[in-house]
Amino acid sequence: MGLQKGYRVAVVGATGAVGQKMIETLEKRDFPVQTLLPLASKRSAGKTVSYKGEEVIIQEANPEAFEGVDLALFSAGGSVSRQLAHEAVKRGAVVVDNTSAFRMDADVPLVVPEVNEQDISKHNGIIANPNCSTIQMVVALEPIRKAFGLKRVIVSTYQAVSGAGTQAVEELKQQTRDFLNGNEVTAQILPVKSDEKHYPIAFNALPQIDVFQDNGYTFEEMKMINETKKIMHMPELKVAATCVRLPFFTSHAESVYVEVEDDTASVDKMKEILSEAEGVVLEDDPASQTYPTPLSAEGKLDVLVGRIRQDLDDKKGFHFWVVSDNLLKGAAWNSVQIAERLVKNNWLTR
Ligand code: NAP
Ligand code: 3JM
Repeated sequence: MGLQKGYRVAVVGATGAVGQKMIETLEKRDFPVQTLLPLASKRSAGKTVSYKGEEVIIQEANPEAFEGVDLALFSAGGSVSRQLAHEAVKRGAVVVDNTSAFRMDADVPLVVPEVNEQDISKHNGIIANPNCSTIQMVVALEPIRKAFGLKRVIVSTYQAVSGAGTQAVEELKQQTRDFLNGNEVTAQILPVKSDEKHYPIAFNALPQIDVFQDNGYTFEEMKMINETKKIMHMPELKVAATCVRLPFFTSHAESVYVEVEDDTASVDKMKEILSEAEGVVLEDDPASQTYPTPLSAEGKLDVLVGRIRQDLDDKKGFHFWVVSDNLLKGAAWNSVQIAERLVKNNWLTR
């Protein structure tokens, strides 16, 4: 690669569903990359990824690989982050981590730029990217909180298989072919790859994403609950979540109920506020059957909101539908956006 002005950027998990989108997003946003360093497991070392018309060789992710790296975007699972993120920081890199490994650590900012950009400035080398389902919800919640105050949030999700990685995408394709051909359908990955019990996802709905906790909630649900409070700096906010995996490939959808503080809140005011909010596109017109769907959100950077209604029993209650590309705003784009803000605000140096 020719010498360019910019940063030495490592992408850890470069062959994965998120890692590939990270490389694509760095390219599309023309992020100031001097050298791209794609890292993955030993299995992928020597293979290549395309970046700006060139084939760049993938290397094995190990501590030494981070020598000279300025910025490292991690998305290779929690155990890889726990093993290597501090090694990268020790060698001078700033890490944007896409896994749940450090999100709730007190000294690690958990950031969605539209909500808490300033938290990035407090980083000690690692900045955490929230869970995909949390990100799109808080982008819609923040303008509502600012305008009306927020007391309670109840969310049910409708999540795409790509959120569980490339193997889950292949599983849905294979099961769909087998189902339609009248062959036996086998399940090996979902709902959770590491668990013993699996259910088919094709033509099904699975009310389990990630592993069960002792309180009966899944880890994905607890991520939404705890991460929302941390990002919004609202430990007192009441949040409940039910997370469901559905058989489509890209974008997560969410049905959200909010209870606000201000009893003068209205659907019209909420539409006005959301139509002007950073990172939100309002697609809400029942008269013309206009609302976002997972297919229409695919490839878009923004969070799409529709179906805003006032609760019929509680005038401080509102319902809405929020959809976003889980691999972009839910993962790769939010990480690259954090990286852009690190550069813009001169926060890349420690
Ligand atoms: P994926 O498609 O299964 O890809 C996994 C990636 O990790 C591959 O590049 C794989 O490389 C790499 N990897 C696996 N073991 C490794 C090792 N020991 N050392 C180095 N690299 C290793 O999964 P994905 O959907 O891209 O997700 C990856 C991770 O990102 C998830 O586990 C999760 O923590 C995080 N994630 C976050 C969000 C979010 O909400 N922000 C969304 C999705 C995922 P090989 O090809 O060489 O195996
Ligand atoms: C999204 O470490 C792992 O097994 C990764 C599990 C995982 C996570 C996570 O907990 O980091 C898969 C898909 C996420 C996430 O963003 O929370």
